Amino acid sequence: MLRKVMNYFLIVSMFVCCTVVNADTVAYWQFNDKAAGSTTALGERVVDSSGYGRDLWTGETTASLPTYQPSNPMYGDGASIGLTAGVDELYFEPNHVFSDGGSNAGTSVDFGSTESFTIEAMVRIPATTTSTKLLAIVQKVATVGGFYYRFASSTSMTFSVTDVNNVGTNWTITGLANCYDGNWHHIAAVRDAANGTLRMYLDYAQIGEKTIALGAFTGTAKWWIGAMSATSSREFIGSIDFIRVSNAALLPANFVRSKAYSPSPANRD
Ligand SMILES: [Ca+2]
Repeated sequence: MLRKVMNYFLIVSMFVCCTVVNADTVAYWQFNDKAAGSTTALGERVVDSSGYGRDLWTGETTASLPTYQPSNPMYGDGASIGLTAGVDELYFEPNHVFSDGGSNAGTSVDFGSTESFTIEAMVRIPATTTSTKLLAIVQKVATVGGFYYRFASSTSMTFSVTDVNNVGTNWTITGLANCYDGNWHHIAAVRDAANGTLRMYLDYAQIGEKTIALGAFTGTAKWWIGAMSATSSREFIGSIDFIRVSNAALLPANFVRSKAYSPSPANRD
């Protein structure tokens, strides 16, 4: 009996171990570079803490630049990036040359047709925001190998993928609780290659799953953070505490969790 129990725990621990070890953070923008209340300059570096150096740069014009704002205190110290209806987005561009003389930005974030990925963000949107406003979180613009993730309204989110098998597949989940409420929300979009699905999560609960043919996401196209290309009508309004990109189909137990979260032993990593 004891041996059976031991074997059970061995199998469980191996499974948990493998699901965690295989996940790698490929970009992690935490927006802790400056204290809340600080301003930014055009082209200023915002560091990626993943270890891959995929640093962002700020702004499109000196007339509208991001500012550092308070973070979600449940997720540690630091700051968030504050964005407005102006064109105050940030960009990730592979090998971008920064004006501060530091190292160039890291390489492109690529996913093959058999690879999974997860995009997470912690966001706070003012309750004064118009409920029908489209709010972009992240977009990689590409004819093939692009995607975007955004709020389609206060109660709906869209995860769109464009690859060799999906040209502009826009998947929208509606009927959510109001997210434009001035409170912090954790959101996540997942491509699970093993299961051939897309999933979306709101505050650690799965809100939908869609079966999809898989294609590759590769290329050096620029990423837009808090906006979408060629339009100023999808500007994110509010604060983003962090955006984390992982090269695995994470489950809620493996998402960025609050300091108060204590996983059950089987999920501990
Ligand atoms: Ca932060």
